[in-house]
Amino acid sequence: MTGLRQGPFAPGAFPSRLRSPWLTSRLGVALAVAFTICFGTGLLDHLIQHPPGWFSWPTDPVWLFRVTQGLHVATGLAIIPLLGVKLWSVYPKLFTWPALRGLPHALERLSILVLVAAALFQIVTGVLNIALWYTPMHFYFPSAHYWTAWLAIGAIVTHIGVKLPVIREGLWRSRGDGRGGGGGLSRRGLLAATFGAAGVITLATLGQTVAALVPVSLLAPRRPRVGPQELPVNRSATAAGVLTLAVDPAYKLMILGPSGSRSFTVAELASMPQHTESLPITCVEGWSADAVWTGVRLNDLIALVAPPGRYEVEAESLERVGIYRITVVDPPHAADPRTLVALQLRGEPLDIDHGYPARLISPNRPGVLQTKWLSRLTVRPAP
Ligand SMILES: Nc1nc2c(c(=O)[nH]1)N[C@H]1C(S)=C(S)[C@@H](COP(=O)(O)O)O[C@H]1N2
Ligand SMILES: [Mo]
Repeated sequence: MTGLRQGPFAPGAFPSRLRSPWLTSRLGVALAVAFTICFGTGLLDHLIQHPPGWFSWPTDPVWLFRVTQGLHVATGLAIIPLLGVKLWSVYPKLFTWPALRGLPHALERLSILVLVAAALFQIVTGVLNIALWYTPMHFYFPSAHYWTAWLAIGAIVTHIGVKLPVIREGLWRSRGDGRGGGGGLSRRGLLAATFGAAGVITLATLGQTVAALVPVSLLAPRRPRVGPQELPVNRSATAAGVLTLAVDPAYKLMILGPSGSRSFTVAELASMPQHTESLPITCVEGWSADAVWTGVRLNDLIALVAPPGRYEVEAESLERVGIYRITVVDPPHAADPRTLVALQLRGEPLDIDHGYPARLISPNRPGVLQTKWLSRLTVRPAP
């Protein structure tokens, strides 16, 4: 590779002639696009789950979060081969000599260190998370993944700024260099193989979201139709410790509001007007599936304990511990007539793993906010 000075390694220690600004800059553009989509969709998920005052997430279209979160996981996985080959294409630069050539060079190397470390951290934790393997993560995944994303995107912007002249040269001045590389494989061939690998990984996991791709979704940790009532389960009733409470004959759903409180047995809920809605469950881990839910409109329950107005609803689960035992339904979702306290899934009583006796289901919300095994709803005026 050109410009490599002799370091601790002899000349010729990195013989591949496939390495070149032509290859690196093209992989860089693909990575920039993938990182931007991945960062943007991740940020959106964060805003939906922790909405600041200025942010409001719509209830329509019902599939929007499905698409944005599917893209988040798909681009995150596509980054793996792109980043792998890009790092391979430049790693001999690590051994250039002298290692530091003044302050700007030191800062540039530091920004690359941050970039590589943050990007690898995001990929590893993201993959562990979609595989539901939390044991190696001795930290709270959502916060770590969120803050490291800012580190990564900051380092990427810096990196692009610093490398702009090299990128420009790689993209435009060496346009014809794709055929080069000597030996059997051309640079263009290696680039195509890398994009191909990214495509295959994406197709093999998108079956989590796109039903038509299920037959080829060999890498998907979840499939849309595997699980009780043909729907995957993230947290089972056993894991949530609600096996007894959920089937207790004394179960009642409590509803508290500004003008009173009520409680309902399952039979009482079932004797109220029932509505059926087709709404997807979209787990932030990238899987999603369509399902048909039947139950009582949240709106109808709100009307029993509050005068007409704009409300948010705190939904509490029978689950005693667990980070998703309490969620807040924001005013647009609380007011939407498709938001249900569901009693049935696909025409049968909810499976206990899907939240029997009653669960929340609301259009266009992350799965983590679709609280199962509801025990109490608290209706409060919208802030
Ligand atoms: N009480 C409670 N509800 C919960 C959860 C939980 O851990 N506790 N997990 C959520 C998550 S992460 C998802 S994706 C959906 C999945 O719903 P399902 O298991 O019926 O497919 O339930 C949500 N509801
Ligand atoms: Mo989830």
